[in-house]
Amino acid sequence: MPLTAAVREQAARLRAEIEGHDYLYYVLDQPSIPDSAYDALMRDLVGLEARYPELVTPDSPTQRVGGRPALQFLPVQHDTPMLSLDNAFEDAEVIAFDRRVRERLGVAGSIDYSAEPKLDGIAINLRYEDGRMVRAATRGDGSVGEDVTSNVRTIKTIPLRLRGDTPPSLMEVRGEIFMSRSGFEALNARARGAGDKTFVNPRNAAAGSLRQLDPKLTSTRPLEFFAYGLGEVRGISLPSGHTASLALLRSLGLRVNELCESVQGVDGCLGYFRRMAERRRSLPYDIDGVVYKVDDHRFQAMLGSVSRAPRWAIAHKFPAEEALTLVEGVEFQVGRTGAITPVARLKPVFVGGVTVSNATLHNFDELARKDVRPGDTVAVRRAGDVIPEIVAVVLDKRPEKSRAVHVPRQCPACGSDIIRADGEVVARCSGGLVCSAQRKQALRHFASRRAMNIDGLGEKLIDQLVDAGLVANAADLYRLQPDQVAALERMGEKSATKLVSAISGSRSTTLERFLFALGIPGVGEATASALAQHFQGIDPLLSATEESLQKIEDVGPAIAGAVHAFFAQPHNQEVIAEMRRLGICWPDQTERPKPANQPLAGKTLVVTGTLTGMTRDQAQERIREAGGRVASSVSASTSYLICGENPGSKVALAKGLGVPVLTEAEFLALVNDDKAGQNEI
Ligand code: JCF
Repeated sequence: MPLTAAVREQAARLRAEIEGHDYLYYVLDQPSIPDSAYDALMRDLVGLEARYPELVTPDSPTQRVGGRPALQFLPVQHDTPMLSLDNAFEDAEVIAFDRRVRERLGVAGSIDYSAEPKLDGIAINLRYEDGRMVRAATRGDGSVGEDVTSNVRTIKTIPLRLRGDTPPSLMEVRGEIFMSRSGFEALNARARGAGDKTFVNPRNAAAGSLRQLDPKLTSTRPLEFFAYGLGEVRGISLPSGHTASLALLRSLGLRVNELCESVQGVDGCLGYFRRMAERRRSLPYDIDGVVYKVDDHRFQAMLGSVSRAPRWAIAHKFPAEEALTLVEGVEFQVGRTGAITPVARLKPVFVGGVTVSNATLHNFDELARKDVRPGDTVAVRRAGDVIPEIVAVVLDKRPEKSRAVHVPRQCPACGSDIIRADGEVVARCSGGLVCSAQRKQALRHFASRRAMNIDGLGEKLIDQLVDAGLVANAADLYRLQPDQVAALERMGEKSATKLVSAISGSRSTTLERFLFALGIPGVGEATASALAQHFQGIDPLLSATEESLQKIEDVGPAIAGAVHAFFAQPHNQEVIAEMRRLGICWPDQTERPKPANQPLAGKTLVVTGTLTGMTRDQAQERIREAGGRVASSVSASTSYLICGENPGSKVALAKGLGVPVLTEAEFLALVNDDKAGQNEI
């Protein structure tokens, strides 16, 4: 493709946009887009400039680290440039990085790397002369930063003097200043108490704290520091590699992250990445990826740097877990026990690997505390498999005429009063059985896979059945006729018949599934199973006293009370009797086989590729039946990877980590040991 005016225009637009974001982010500490969106813009520009090298100008954002010093702090020249890092977002990019490194060095075998968590903070250069800290400066654009010495002096984890009797005549220490999550929460709690502005995330809180003009203020902020490298050094001989440098830094009294590790080759790097991805949530601070560095200093020197980053290091980023989006509205959901939950409806946003369009606000107190309003721009976080939540409102972006959300006093579904018991955080609809929302939720739970497992009876259909007046409770489901269902909107005769037969098929179940399906508050699968084991039937349960319930292991007074209250309700007794009349049955508990032995107890398995003899769901069900745990990604703690046809990159990763890889047949042999055992009983 020739270099057209349109391409030039696109490059100019990207540059202007990136520069605008740089200013917001670096100078004002007020980012207006998530890092992932910024990274995407930068990548577009880098890609464009790679295709059309004649487009590159010396002042393009790709040619420097980004940002410029703010006016109020004095500029500091870095004689040894402070480098930034290139990013990798996929395994393939790390593999390509490792290949480039080995090709340039002419190394056939694997390279020793050091790996460390990548902190989400502010890069800093600490200059020690004859062991005393004389200056601290931010990275700025890499060659000129800002003098923040007085502020940095207030950070307790940074030594003002190096330990040891013979300090080097000059040593520049490089590292990251950051704030722990708990420090951030405490700071925001204080700010709220004082009616001050809160920070959106720990990174901005750290940046804002470091850039206070008054060091007294900075000293009240919970800032921390990890050292990760050296700048200019005089008066001692440099260690041979990065790991040795970190040891030297530690011996001089600097804080080095204890999660730094030496790893071998690209497999070692990717294994480390998986382990950190799993540990990420349990760390006390935010990390946005990991950093790999070629360990050997001679190799580093041979590889050198390009304009903004070393060729011997790369940052491997996690998928974004926080993003900004717009609140379209705040609604109030009614749960199956009547609990009212405020939920923010969001403009869909991609975060933590999924598209999020709702975020819970937990309860009325939380809604009031965060003061989320329609029209607000909010930071949304999705941590692992946890339900997405709103971290904070970006107050600067609040529209002028916004109003706080009005908390309802009546149930949005049935109009009954909402009641909040003294000392309770949860507000509940008092409508009970008259509340259609509670009924819908209860039915949804009743039909769900782990309860009665009624295929095809989902949320929408339940809403339709309840709204049409066909179903008020679970027993009504078993009276449905195909023609009634077929009359519903978007329902044909075929699908109606299918649904009715799925409902009918669910009649034959187990006592524990049935008990779980009833949706008694506090009774999950484990408690349902314990109740079934203990009482062996529904009739003894209906007449059980609270006292006798409490004798069961893991049943405390609260659950005993809830169970007793549930079965004491005449309405519940009626519905249960009705369901039994309509044919719901379970095998006599006394005839049940003993629990099968569990060959996969304590094991974690991952399934990849297409299986031939079963679906992936079925395989996972088999794993669970055999006592195993199913995980979605391979890590060092994976016990087995089950590999079907056309597997992806998981196999190479498993091999790299020494995780055994099983064929479908080997997997079946493993779980069928168990079946053989059962037949003997
Ligand atoms: O944790 C970090 N943000 C981090 C940034 C860690 C490192 O080891 C780095 C870095 C930026 C540049 N190393 C370099 C060379």
